[in-house]
Amino acid sequence: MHITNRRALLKSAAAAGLVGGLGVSAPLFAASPIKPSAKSALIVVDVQNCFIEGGTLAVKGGGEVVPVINKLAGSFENIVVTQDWHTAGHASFASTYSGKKPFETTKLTYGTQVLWPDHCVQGTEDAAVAKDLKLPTAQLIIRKGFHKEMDSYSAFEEADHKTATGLGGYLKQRGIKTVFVTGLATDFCVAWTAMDARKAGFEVYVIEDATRGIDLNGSLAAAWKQMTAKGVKRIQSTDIG
Ligand code: VGL
Ligand code: ZN
Repeated sequence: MHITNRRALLKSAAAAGLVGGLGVSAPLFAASPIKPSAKSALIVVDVQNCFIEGGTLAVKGGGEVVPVINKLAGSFENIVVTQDWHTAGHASFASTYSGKKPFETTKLTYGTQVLWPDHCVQGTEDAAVAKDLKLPTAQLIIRKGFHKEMDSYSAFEEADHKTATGLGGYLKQRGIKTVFVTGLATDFCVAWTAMDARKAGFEVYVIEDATRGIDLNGSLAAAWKQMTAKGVKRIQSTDIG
């Protein structure tokens, strides 16, 4: 059995008699809801037409994160939205190379690059934020992947692990200590953003049901393993109160 909901986990542990024993009827402890504070930010990664049904790199169930994120937004004073924002002929597009097909890889100066279908090209409708995403209180939209020769899954730093997007500085200058990461895709831009947020010193939660993965050759399970190893906390939207 694999339970990722903290409260469900505690409930089932209680039912199994693992907690709340000693003849005390009420559990000795219960997971309290996680309360975002003024020092928390919700990061909404790449919820764009390209990654939802009908888009150029649609993630299965991608559109399902929209109502979950709209609801979560009410619990946050600080919200940041990201957009994958590629040039035409971008280095991450298979079409840029002769003899390469989408989902193959190539070696670039900064390492192995997965090659994608052309997606999220600057200024196109495909690259627009999903229209049903309602985040009127969002404070910053940060665009990434706009250097033609370099990809950027992470909202903090580009694929060379050197070039900063500025998001880390923005959040720090605003006194943010904790980030809650949501959006698309779990195993690429969400995971890299969450891990780089840890690297930058933030407390990091990924809200699993507010994400969907691409799952290329087991990449989803691998991403969760790497995120967990780096101290990213995996929660569900129902854990937030
Ligand atoms: C993404 C693949 C290529 C993402 C962006 O947003 O997860 N994935 N570009
Ligand atoms: Zn991209």
